[in-house]
Amino acid sequence: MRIVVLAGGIGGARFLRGLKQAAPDDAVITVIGNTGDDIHLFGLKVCPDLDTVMYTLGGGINEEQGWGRTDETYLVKEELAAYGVGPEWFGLGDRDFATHIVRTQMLDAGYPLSAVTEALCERWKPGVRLIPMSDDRIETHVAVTLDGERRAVHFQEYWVKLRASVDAHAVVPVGAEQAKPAPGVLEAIAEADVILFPPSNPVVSVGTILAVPGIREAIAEAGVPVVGLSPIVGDAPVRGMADKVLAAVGVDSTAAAVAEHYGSGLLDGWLVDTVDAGTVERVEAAGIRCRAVPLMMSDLDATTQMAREALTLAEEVRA
Ligand code: FO1
Repeated sequence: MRIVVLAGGIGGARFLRGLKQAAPDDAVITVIGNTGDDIHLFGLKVCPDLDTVMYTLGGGINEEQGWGRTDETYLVKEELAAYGVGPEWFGLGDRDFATHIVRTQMLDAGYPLSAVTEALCERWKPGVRLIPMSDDRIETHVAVTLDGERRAVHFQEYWVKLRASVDAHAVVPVGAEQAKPAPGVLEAIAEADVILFPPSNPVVSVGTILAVPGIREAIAEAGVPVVGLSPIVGDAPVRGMADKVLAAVGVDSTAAAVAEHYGSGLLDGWLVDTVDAGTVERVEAAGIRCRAVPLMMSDLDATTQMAREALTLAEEVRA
């Protein structure tokens, strides 16, 4: 069974751990990773969502944070601060720096991001094929008003420095229009038996991947079941601040509104949490098969069960 997953950061990576357990032994999982969160710091290219998938599935993730490395130290960060070289608000650890140095060195040598990601995964062996959504540079920026002045800030500045504490007027994946899907992305979608949207941020993660020309169309035309899992439970995001960016695109922070946002042209099935069982009817009315199951990824068993439910719904839709 060939499974394609559009994954963002923490939620997507955690879901993938369960999917690896739930999928049949012969399953091949291809992850199309969001690169809109990428940021250039200290002359290095940092790819948070690719690294979170790679570290989480490769056993190197800092479990509590959901990003960065376990057993981390911050000596380089301290030394940079001692030189007055910022920004200080983005916590890059010493072990993590090695990933960004290797990545940047390979990019500077002319390797595309997809080849670099493949090389990094040779160390981490995530057990899935991880492909960035594009080899072209795309960076999400957020339009905000700071001190009465309207500005666009980098997604990481909005997310980490500002903690999404101000309203987002717009979320723009800068560079997406000129970008192409990375090699292998369209092929993986065309050959998929099932396509999954994990509980990642529907705007800045899955939304950004869908903004790469050709990807949304390829999924809509794939002719195989496309099943998503709601990142919103009980009208609130399970983690992160998805509600802030959902508001920016005019989508209510509810499980049903997110399903409608993706649309029945894309989604065939949608899993909502049991607390949102009352909304199943509304999602079905939108032409999307819906089922209420526990969606809290409290541990590996829970996440594995969620993934199983998603695969089951996909088979129901296929029938
Ligand atoms: N998130 C934070 O809230 N604070 C940080 O200092 C931080 C540093 C960081 C460094 C590397 C990395 O790969 C991710 C990091 N993140 C941090 C998380 C990051 O903002 C998110 O993982 C994604 O961009 C959103 O999914």
